[in-house]
Parts: sequence; C-alpha cells; structure tokens
Amino acid sequence: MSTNIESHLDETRLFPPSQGFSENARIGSRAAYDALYRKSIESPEEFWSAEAEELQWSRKWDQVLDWSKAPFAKWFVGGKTNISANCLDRHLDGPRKDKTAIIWEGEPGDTRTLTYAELHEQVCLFSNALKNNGVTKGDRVIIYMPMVPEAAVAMLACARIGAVHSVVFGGFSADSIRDRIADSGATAVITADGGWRRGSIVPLKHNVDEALNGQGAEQVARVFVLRRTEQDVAMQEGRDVWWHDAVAGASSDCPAEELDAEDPLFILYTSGSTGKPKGILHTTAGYMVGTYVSTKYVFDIRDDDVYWCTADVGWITGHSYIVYGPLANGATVLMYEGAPNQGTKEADWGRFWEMVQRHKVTIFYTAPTAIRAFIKAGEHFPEKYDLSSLRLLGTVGEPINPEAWIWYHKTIGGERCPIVDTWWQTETGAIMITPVPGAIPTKPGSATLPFLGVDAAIVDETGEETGPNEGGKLVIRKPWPSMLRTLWGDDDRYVDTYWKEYQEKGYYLAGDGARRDEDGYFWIVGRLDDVLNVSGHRLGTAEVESALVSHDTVAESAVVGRPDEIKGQGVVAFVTLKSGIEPNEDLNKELRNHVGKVIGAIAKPDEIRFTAALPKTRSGKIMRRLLKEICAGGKISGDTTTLEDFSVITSLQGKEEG
Ligand code: 7RM
Repeated sequence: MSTNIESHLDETRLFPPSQGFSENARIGSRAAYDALYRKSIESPEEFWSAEAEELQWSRKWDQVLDWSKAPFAKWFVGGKTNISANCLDRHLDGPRKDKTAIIWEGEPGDTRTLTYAELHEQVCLFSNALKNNGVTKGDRVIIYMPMVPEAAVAMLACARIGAVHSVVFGGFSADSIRDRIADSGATAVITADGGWRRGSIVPLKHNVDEALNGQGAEQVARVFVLRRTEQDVAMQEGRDVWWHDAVAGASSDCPAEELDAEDPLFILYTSGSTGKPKGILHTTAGYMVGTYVSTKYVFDIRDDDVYWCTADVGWITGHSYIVYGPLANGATVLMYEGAPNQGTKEADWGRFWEMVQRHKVTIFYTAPTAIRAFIKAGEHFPEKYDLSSLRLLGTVGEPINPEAWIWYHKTIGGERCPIVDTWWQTETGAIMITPVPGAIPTKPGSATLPFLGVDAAIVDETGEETGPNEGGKLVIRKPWPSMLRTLWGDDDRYVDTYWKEYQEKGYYLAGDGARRDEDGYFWIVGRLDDVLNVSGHRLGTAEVESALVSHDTVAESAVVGRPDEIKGQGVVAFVTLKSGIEPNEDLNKELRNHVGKVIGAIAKPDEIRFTAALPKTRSGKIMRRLLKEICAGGKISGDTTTLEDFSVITSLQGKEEG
C-alpha cells in the first residue's frame, strides 16, 4: 500500500545541513551523532538518566527502567516530579520568567501573548478551579476545546493536580465524545461555548450536552465552559460552570502535586484496526523526558527561537510538540486557531506565510498534506512574504513525497533550512525516527535514522532484520521512556496489538511497513493494518464501516483508502443496502453526513459506491485488497481463487468504467 501521491520525481540527491547550521547545532556532525547514538543504545539507562537530570524532580529515581514485567514498563522508578512544574515553575527563577511562552492568534485575527509567569498564573488559577469543583488526582477529565491558550492551560492544570486529561479533537462528534467519556470514566469536561472553524462556529458546548445525554456519561459531575464565540449556550444548573466564574474565586497559589513517575498523565484515543478507538495511556516522567529530549535535539531549540507547530492540540503532535516538549524547553510557541487558507473573505493561502513573516518564526513544523495543498494553491502566496527568519523545517504524520519535499525545501526553506521528517506515533509519545538536523544529510522522502536511544529496525515475519531495500515490518527492539504504558482498561488488547507478533523477541510492533536503504536510512511506506491515513490523521476502516451500518438503510459496508493527491489517502466506502432500498444521490449524501455525525467531518467518505454485493472469500471475509485495487483504478492482480463469486468484481469494475 502506498500513501504517497504518485511520485514522478526521481530524487536521489543528498541534502547535507549547511556548515553554519551544523556549527551551531547541539549535534553537529554525523560522527557526533554516531558516537552518541551508539552510547545511547549500549547504555540506554545512562543516556536517559543524564538527560532526565536536566529536569526538576522532587525526588530522584531509584531505578531508570524496570522491564521485569514486560511489556509493562516502568521508567524512573521511585522518582517524583510534575510535568506542569517542569513546563512552568522551572523557568520562573531566571530570565525566562518574562519571556513569551505562547503567542496566540485566533481565527478572526485576535492575538494574545502570555509570558511564562502569566501562563503559570493562569494554570495555577485553573488548577485551583478544578480542585474547588471536586476534581482530584487520578480523575479523568475530557478536554474538548478550540485552539486557544486555555486548551494548553487546561492540560497543564490537569497535569499540575494529577488529573488525567483526555483531549478530544474539536472536530469530533457528540458520539465520539460520549465513547471517550464512557471508556475513560471521565467525571469532568472542559469545553467552550464554541470554536471558530473556517468562518463558522463549531457548537462545542452543544456537542458536549448531546454527549452527556447518552449512556456511559452519567458520572460527569462538572462541565467547565470557556467563553469564546459568545453565542448562547444552555448552562445546566449544578453541573455547568463558566471558566471565568470558576477562576474568579480561585487562588493563584497552587503548588504542583508531587507525582509518582508512573502516575498517569493523559489518555489519548487513536484509531486501530477494529471499530473501537484505543485509549493510549502515557505516564508522567517517561513522557516528560521523551518530549523534552526530542524537542531539544530534533528542533535544536534555542531561547531565541519562535517555534510553530501547526497541529491541533487534539492530536498527539499537539500534545508533545505544541505543549509539553517546547514548554519543558522554555521555548516561545506560536499557537494558531485557524486554517492554513484562512482569509477574511476568501481563501488566503498566504495566511501562514504572513504569520511567519510577522512573528519571525524560526522553526516550522507541519504535515505533508498541508504542503501539498500549498503547492496546489501556487507559489505566488509564499513569494509575497519574507520567510528569511526560518532556520529549520519539519514534517510529520505521513510519508512526504519527494515533490512536496523539494517544494518545501526551495519555496519555504529558501534551500537553507534542514528538513526533519519525523516518524512517530500516538503510542510512541515522542519522535522516533528523524534526522538530527545538524548532523544527518537528508534524502527527500526518508525519515533517515533513529533518534537517540531508539532501537528501530525492519524485520521479517520471523523477527530477523531484513537486508538493504528489502521491505518488512517496523519494530522497536528496546523500551523507551515515552512509550505508551497500556491501553486504558485493556491490558490484553495492549499486549495483543503491539507485542504479540514478536513476543519471544520482545519487539514493539509499530504497524507500519518500511525498508532501510543501503545507507541504513528508513523509508516508511504506510500502515500494514486496516488503518487509513487521511491528511495525517489516523482513521480505522472498521470505525467508518460501523458508522455506516448504524444507518437504517445499510446492510453491509467495506471501507478502503485510495491514493489522494492532497490528503494522502481518501476514504471510499462500498455499501450494500437493505432489501427494498434503492440507491440514489440523496441517500449517498445522507450516508456521508451520517458518518460525519457519528465520528466527525474527517471521516466522511470522499465517495460512496453502492453495490449489490461485496467481494468475499468462501469463508465470508471481505477482500479489501481487491476493493483497493478497484479504487486505485488498476487491474485486479494476484490471487482471486479464494473469491466466492468473481462476477461481483466484474460488476464493480463495470461501474468504474461506466
Ligand atoms: C505523529 C502521528 C501514526 C502513523 C504512523 C505512520 C504515520 C507519522 C510519519 C508517518 C511516514 C512520517 N501520530 N506517520 N509520521 N509515516 N513518515 N514522518 O502522526 O498516531 O496519529 O499516526 O502515522 O503510519 O504509524 S499518529
């Protein structure tokens, strides 16, 4: 399976960092990286503990790693710390106190800046507001917010008091919120009246109300509501409280709770190959060390940088590389609420570049899907702006096709900025495969080499490393601090999903196919399971299928990805209808909207194809491989002898041509 747009560019050049970049970088040469990497793999405990010592602990750990109950890891055993204190209080003694922590820009054009001292105060106030409203250590709290500073404040406040946050992306539906509330057992929700999205208002509070009406949400005792868009919302007496009222009476003195290294920090739900999203659990110290160290080396971040990651805090990229990693490093973070083409009246694809110019952004981190959209919009947008402040670029979320890489390098990076193509996952917590920018010459389309302390490999079915350019499965052979600890409430599924396949060897299975080239560089191909990557977002085919069959008219459905020039993958749903129901345009539209309502707009199929039957094996398994080939417009290849009725394929293809 390829998630790339078709690549016509035969790009084999090597792009070394400039001498100037390397000279100033923390790791400035391939030899320096090699030496440090070797050390980090040979004595991982020494490596990680030396890094961890740069952070603040109220009690030092007794043991770096306890892997005796593998795959259930414990890092920094016996250590006591707090990630909110490391992101805030740690910076207040010196010059960073009055340094800008967050520059925020809202979609309608409003801006705000918060210094570290101010952010600290906001977090303390809201921490006390949480406590005054009965939220305590260990409680789960859903955060369903727009991209405003209060989203970061809410996360840091939960972390400060030891409550476990679970951020739900603002684009998700009421049903999705309810599922996450039920699965996590959350007792409080933090939301806003609404959020801005491409000029209209997303009714966040209304969605929360709808979610709370259903089963599994009865335990929610408090809903905190931030005033953002100022439209009317229903406030339920005894349950709902305005953010501004909750902090009005609160004290700004709130020492960070002394937490155990392994106390849960957050749960973030992500798609797997079955219909039910997985609650990825991250804990306090390991995640803190992983995001701190990776931000420091991968972005080579400095006190005078203005760092911008365009993700939403609803995704892991926002957690690790908008909030925790950069703030733990005392960086200045730009946070933006709007879309890349947000204009006042019409689409303005220059919006990002105007912001880079105005805020003098030095480090810019985005997704390949956004880059492809910029290419399509045209070079005249970035060309209008001065992008010379930029010194480092990054990508994340999916493989980047060489055309997009070269465009990014030339048009945005002025051929001067290294590009870090960072491979990692919700599960890994932090960046795992990436160039270290001052040290590693890049190849367009390759995430290059493992990060320090990461023992990544490509293996065959038996767990043996494959040879150069031989495809295989991507595994991590040693535990790492920011690894997920389990799936919330489901240890068995944790073991089955990630560790069962290479149980004897003790390897972590990432679920991606990849190869290493003759120089040892990693080339990630894409998911091996039934997980799609739509615009850098994970989406399980089974999730979309179960949304479709929950509609009255649908008998059965099979969802597959097809290559999409902008999004990487698009969603195609094959649908059979219940008897007596006739397919038509209205139903097509209704089903697409239905999926949007059940999961969220990102899951809406790009295309629904009604069919009389789905291609199945004699044992009744849907042959998705064939559907994929039909979608890609190619000829059916490979073995079809297990197919029960070949005429199904002929009729599906007939439709394709007709
Ligand atoms: C950070 C994030 C994880 C999946 C992962 C891959 C794909 C992510 C890259 C990539 C190729 C990359 N977390 N992926 N980064 N593929 N090159 N640089 O995206 O949990 O939402 O998704 O994304 O398939 O398994 S995620």
